[in-house]
Amino acid sequence: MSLPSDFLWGFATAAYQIEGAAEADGRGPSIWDTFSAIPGKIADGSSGAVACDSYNRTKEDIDLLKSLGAKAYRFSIAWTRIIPLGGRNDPINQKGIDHYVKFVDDLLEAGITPFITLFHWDLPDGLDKRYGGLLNRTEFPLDFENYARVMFKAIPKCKHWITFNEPWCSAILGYNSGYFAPGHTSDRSRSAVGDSAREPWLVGHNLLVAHGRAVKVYREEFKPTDKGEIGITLNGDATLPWDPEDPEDVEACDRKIEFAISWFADPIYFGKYPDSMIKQLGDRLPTFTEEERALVQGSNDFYGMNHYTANYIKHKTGVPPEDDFLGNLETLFYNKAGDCIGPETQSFWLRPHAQGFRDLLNWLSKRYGQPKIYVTENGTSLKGENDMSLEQILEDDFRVKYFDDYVHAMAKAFSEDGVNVRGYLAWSLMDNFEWAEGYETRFGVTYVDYVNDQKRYPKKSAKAMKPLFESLIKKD
Ligand code: GBH
Repeated sequence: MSLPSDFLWGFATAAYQIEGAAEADGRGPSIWDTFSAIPGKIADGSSGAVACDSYNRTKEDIDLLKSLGAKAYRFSIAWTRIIPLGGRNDPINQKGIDHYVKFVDDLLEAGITPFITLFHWDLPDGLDKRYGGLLNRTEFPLDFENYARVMFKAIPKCKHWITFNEPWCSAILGYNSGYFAPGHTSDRSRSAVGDSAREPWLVGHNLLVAHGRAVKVYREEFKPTDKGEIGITLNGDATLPWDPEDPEDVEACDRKIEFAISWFADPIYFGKYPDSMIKQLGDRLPTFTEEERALVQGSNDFYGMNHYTANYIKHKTGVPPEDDFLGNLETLFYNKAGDCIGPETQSFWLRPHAQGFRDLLNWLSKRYGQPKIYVTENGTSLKGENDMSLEQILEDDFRVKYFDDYVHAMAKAFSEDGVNVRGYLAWSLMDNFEWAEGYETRFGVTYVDYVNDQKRYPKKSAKAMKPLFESLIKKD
């Protein structure tokens, strides 16, 4: 069991979750600033206004990465620091650009390879207000293309670009359940706006086209000189049949992955939506114009994989409700035989099951023709961590084991199954604003003391990463 000598490993974060400094240097508001301000949307009533204050602590964060031995760091750019109002005819904020240019220079100086995510959910609020943001099929892709070009031009030293983080979350959580910004849903108890049966599929479509546009710009205008690579990051859980003897449960396992991952990956690799989605959604799923298809098909230099957990899958019979986004099935933590998939964490949706990681890596590799894969997120919260003493928190053996199991599963996928996985970014470098869960759920390998000046304390899991990878990466 091993990983290749040039394997890149490190940690990941996202702008709104760590930066804070919401008013600094001309930053404009994003949909997450607006959403967080609505009472009841964030569990602890908090926002990312201060978070880990990473905008003001770049040196501290880079020193931390260095001390942990990280070879790579994935972070995202706040679009609203670059173009505060968001649009292609709106003013550009040089101070925002300078911040990220310097950050990348400093990372490279420290010997750390940057992975830049252009969009980790913090859409400029101006675009949402002006034309409906992600819902707008003509405007949004053009504005994203413009913003992406500004960044490619500003940071030629970055060689690994990610257009979108988890478009599934933007589309489903933002426009079906309303659990994320901008909070659209048909569920009137959660919001007054939205059509959960239609909007998510349109948003997903627009994100795909915007991705395709940015990739075209990168390949035509920057890649020939900068020699970097670009892709999208998709989230997806592993699936196991509730009843392995029931062919319909077995089939539902694939359908679950298709509704989560292939929704985006099939258009990118094959130029069309999966048949299972076309069948269930009918004309609620947009169709690609020839121009859109040409933009999207073939638009990944690598596959960015975010992965956390697994579910047992039980098929449903009958016609699914119009707002169903899972693919007419149930997700469970127990199977028919009564086996539990894994232990509880602080996140209701997350239970460790490392074998699922290996299985899903294989599933992706097979379906998409052995693409180069970077694991752009993987990690866990820990039940009750927020209520423990600092001493206990720093002894996060549960997280140490999670990473140990998952990284070994990945190494087996590489060396025994031939999956072309070339990098791994653990989620997350530090505790941060966990979206609708606020600061109550912690995913960091580093503890952040939000009460005492955002002080950082590396947990045991932070220090375990270097020896873990050193034990697996082949020496030249
Ligand atoms: C990642 O998403 C995010 O990229 C990152 O910002 C975040 O901090 C991290 O996870 C930890 O949560 O409400 O039942 O529909 C992980 C994938 C997919 C996990 C959607 C939560 C919601 C399940 N997420 N899922 S549900």
